[in-house]
Amino acid sequence: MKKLVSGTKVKLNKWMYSTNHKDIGTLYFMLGMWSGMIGMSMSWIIRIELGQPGSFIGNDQIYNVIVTAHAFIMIFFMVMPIMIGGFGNWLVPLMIGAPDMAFPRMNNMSFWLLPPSLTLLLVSSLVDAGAGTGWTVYPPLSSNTGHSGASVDLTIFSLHLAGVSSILGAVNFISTIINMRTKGMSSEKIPLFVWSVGITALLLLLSLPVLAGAITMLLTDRNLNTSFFDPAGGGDPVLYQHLFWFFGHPEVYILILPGFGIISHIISQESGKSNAFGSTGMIYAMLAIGLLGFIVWAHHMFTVGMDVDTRAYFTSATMIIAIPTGIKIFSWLATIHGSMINYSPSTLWTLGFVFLFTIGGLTGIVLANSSIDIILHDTYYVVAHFHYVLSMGAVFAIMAGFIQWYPLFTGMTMNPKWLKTQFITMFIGVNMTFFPQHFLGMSGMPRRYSDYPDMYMSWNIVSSIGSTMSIMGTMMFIFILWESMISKRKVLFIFNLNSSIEWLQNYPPAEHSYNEMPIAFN
Ligand code: HAS
Ligand code: CU
Repeated sequence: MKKLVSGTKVKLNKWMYSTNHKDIGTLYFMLGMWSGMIGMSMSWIIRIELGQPGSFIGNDQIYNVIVTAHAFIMIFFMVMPIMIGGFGNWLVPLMIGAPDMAFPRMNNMSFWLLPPSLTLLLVSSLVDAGAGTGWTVYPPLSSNTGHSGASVDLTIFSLHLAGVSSILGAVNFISTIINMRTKGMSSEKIPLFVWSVGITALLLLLSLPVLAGAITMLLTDRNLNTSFFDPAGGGDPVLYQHLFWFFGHPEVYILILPGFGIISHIISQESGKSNAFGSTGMIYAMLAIGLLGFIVWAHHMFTVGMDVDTRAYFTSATMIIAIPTGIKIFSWLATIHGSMINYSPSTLWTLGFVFLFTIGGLTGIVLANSSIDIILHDTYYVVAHFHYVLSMGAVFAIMAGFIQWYPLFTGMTMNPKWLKTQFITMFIGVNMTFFPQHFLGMSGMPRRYSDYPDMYMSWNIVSSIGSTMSIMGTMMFIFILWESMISKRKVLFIFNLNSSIEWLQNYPPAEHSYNEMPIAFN
């Protein structure tokens, strides 16, 4: 450190030792974008392999390793860091009028646990045969018999670190939201995005330890001769599935709830309304989704041989989640209703979100029917379902939020015309990639295989062309971002974070003045 020139040292200190919620938020955005590039590259390898019948990679273990790493990277190192770490850190303190997060140094630690975690994950695919277990890491495939060597152990350590990072982050958000609100901000006045992050943090806090337990048990099965999941020693592999999905289902709502919050703010702002329609109902809907998310996990395991009553219960409980989710969809539509809608790039991503997330949600309802799911489980229909809610739900919400608040984050502007072209490219690309996967699934094409019979060829070609188009769209976005940064167009308008800020303005807390909103850039 001593040898560095002082300017470099100051910059290194600013980023490495930062306790400022905005700088940490920016770090999360950078890590998320970088991981997104890796995850996207892997998805392209997958689509090239499946772009025609026959083998491209020439090794099925490597194919499975890429599919596994793609999922882990997108979930733990792209969506979660950007939504919770990036938007959460940037916006939650601003929206509640707090000077920073409750535990700023722990915030730094939450972030800096992620690069080593990502490194362990990437290294796991460079040693031995790699972890080709799928993101669910089911034994016996993930135990010594299926995966000898260090790869799965490294993957488990990676998840441990990412889990610690998320739990610390969750504690931080919960403490911040409970204790650091500006005076007079009662619970129904907390902005919807803050509610969404708070509920997400609660889900993280309650579900991640269960995953940590499951993978630690797997680790001891692999290395210390326990047999939690090994029938030969009195264990049961289905126990692992229960533990994993008790985490895994809340996890999928962790991936979407902050997106719901982002969408609510953009819709109310771009419709020129002071608030989202039925915002109290929105709060209860998110609470209901979070609560119900914990009692539906076995809809991922209908094929393990459950009795009919258990199946009936998990089917009904799962379908009930359509009610609060429908409340959210219809409240967003009611917010837009009657407004002179402003078709800005972030509005386009938002409308795209509402439409495509609904399609993904409806195929979820189809899968919730246990008898239907026994046919569709582990087919491309499931892959289509979760990419509609993730690649077009979570990612569209991220794009909408990033474009909406880019001027706040950087003080600069992106080219709106180019952004609209980019939206259209991505919209066509992702639909072309994933809509045909419904047909492939319904005609029986299984997931996690590197090859297929010729009858599945046509829709796979369409899907691979679509994915190439989305990658072009992403490159276009990187270009737009770069262009905005080199041309340094300054924001000329007054930035209004959201309607709740108007409320904040009426009650500005003196001690929090340096985060006062709205911010005027010039
Ligand atoms: Fe899902 C599998 C069911 C939402 C993510 N989901 C996955 C996987 C992921 C995932 C990643 O029951 C794969 C995991 C793996 O690797 O194996 N999912 C649902 C249901 C909902 C749902 C019922 N999923 C999500 C969200 C995700 C996500 C959100 C991430 C962001 N999902 C399943 C099931 C499986 C599954 C099965 C296992 C499949 C298998 O075999 O492996 C709901 O939360 C969706 C609610 C939303 C809507 C749309 C808006 C609501 C409106 C109200 C009116 C609609 C009504 C419905 C009343 C429903 C507009 C009935 C009416 C009709 C006309 C149909
Ligand atoms: Cu689920």
